Amino acid sequence: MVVQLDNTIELDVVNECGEDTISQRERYRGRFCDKRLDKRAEQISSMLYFNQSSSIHGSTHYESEQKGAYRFFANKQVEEGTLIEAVKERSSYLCADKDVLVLVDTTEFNMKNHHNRLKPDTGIGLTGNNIDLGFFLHTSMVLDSATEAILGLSDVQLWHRSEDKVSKKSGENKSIPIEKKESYKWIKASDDSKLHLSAARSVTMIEDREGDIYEQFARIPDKRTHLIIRSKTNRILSCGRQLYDFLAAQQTAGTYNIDLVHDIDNRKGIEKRIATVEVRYCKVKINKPKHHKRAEIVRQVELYAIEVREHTPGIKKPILWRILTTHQVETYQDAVSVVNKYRLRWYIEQLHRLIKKKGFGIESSELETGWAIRKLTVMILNSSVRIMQLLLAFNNKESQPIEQVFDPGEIKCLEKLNKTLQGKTEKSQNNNNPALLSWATWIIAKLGGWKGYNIRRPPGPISLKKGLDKFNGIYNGWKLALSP
Ligand SMILES: [Mn+2]
Repeated sequence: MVVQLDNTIELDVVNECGEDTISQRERYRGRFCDKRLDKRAEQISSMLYFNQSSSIHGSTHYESEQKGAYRFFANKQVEEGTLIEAVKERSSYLCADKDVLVLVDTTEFNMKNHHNRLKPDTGIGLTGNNIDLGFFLHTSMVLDSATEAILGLSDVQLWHRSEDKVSKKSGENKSIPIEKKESYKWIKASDDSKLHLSAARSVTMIEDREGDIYEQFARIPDKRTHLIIRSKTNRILSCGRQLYDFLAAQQTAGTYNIDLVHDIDNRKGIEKRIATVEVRYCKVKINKPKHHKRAEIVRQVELYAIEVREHTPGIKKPILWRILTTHQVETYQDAVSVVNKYRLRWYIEQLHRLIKKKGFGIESSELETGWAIRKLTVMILNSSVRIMQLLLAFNNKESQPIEQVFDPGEIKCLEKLNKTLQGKTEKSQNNNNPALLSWATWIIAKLGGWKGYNIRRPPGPISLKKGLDKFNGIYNGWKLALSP
């Protein structure tokens, strides 16, 4: 298939096997009721996918292409919601018959370095510090629970606050219905994910403390929908006691070590250590908060609570997690399984970090309106997901099939490259199964500068991004050399 754009360039998207390469990614055909916009969207999507940058200037080869991309993001007919639908699409069928985990989190984009260039009243407003301008993103990322492979996104919400400071009177917040509050994003993400992932066998929403909202526990769970949420509020139980005391008074069910030296979550500020943690759990009945006026919300919810408490001496910030879940926790193993699922939540933070400063650099985008930058953000989510897929596949013997992430032409090129990257010792060779994504991760990481002989030191997202940039350059040259 050849996509004709403005009669100026042709984008050849047929690979050697004659398959449509875009089928691996989002589909835009028929989305905009305007064939030219559909084609432009596919071209930009492919461009972002390969160039892994938020800079339109740096990613385009022709001036016409660059202008076309600017026009596309500025076009009112190109709606944010339409782009979101495209980015979400694949997870709706990849989830079929699977137990899936949905990792949810919010991030803020601060555009303060561009406030002179950004036009006012264009989809941006005050950020959390009440000074700078920017917008917010709430993302739900879908994982296969059995293999921990990323299947895509099930919900994406973007919004901005007012550009004027609004001072809230204390107590006022409690009387506002949740649909009018920003925290409604958690309930909306759960509702939308349930619907979008209706082909899945089960759906488990995984959220940090911000998601600890009574209405969620009351409204979301059903036979196939579960919640795993870190507790924020010391809630009152039906027995009259408070959740945290009650939980701490339970017998220790077991003790285990969390390796924070080789942990995948190796962010700064975490003291590297082996943390010995005690695990407690119990079934609890939580009372509806007193300020809750809604009669249709049940007066009590039955959940399981888990406490994870560290006892390493001399640690500044010992681990203390209290997790609420609708999953049945009847044994120590059940509790550990829920805690391990909760810890996967870190991947969504990593995804957000990648789109922002370090990876795609959305916060330094050259686009001139908030609306345009937001649309670009949605399209970049897809490319960031690919880097996360590679990251999770590292050394994973059950990683997802390689065809879910690379197209057949790219796989051929990876095969050639793989031969050139092998070291002399067995440790420095790619021992992964070529049918799985872990095999490609090894190659991409090596291209990105990862040393390759130490599986205890996995490559980070930035070296994978570097590796992908390099691979795409090589792949383009390789295609060129093969073309008649
Ligand atoms: Mn959060």
